[in-house]
Amino acid sequence: MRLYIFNASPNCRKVMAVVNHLRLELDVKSLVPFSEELRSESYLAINPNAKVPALEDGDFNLWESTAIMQYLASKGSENELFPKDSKKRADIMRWQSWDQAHFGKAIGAMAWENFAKPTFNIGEPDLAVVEQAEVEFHTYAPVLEQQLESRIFVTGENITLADYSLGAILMYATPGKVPLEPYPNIKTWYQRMEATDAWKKTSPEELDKLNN
Ligand SMILES: N[C@@H](CCC(=O)N[C@@H](CS)C(=O)NCC(=O)O)C(=O)O
Repeated sequence: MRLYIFNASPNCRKVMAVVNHLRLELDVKSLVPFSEELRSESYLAINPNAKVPALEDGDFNLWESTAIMQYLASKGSENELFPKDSKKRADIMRWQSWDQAHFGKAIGAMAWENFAKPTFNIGEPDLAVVEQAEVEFHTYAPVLEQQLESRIFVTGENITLADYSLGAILMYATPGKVPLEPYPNIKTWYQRMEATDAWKKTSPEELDKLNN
């Protein structure tokens, strides 16, 4: 299996956390962000969206980080990240879907406007977009805050795909100026997730070592 990633991408880090957690052996190839490689004919045959992550498993190509996480965690034997029990699985999938639709989307918009644009010199932050993202963030963050009131991780006592999915984008919480102050449970849970070995090994510095 070969996995294509960018080293500082939250969507790629969540997949790499699964690889590390389950000690999967696969070939990891880091692409250069915004490079032509992403739009090459050979890469577009793997992911026609010209984005990472993407996985090649023999003649099966898979894109979308959540689908790749679920595929990798389903391939082997039973594990805590994505148990085969249908209710537990649906619970995890619910939070991963909610992340893509609401939580991660709002944070991603703040990170893009407040951090990526100035960093890559691609224009001023659009304040209307930031304001709308903050409204959405404050609409949905209380749902996760409440969920974490009585749980160590998002769906219970152990870490699952839901935690890696929801936590990944928070790597940009500080430079993205994400207003986390009213959400102490989210802050504590993120620190817990950040402290796991599987997550630490996904840092851009650690991922750089894989390709050097
Ligand atoms: N929904 C996709 C999003 C993938 C995505 O946006 N990847 C970014 C990196 S985090 C990317 O490849 N950006 C390159 C580009 O848009 O040119 C997923 O979850 O995999």
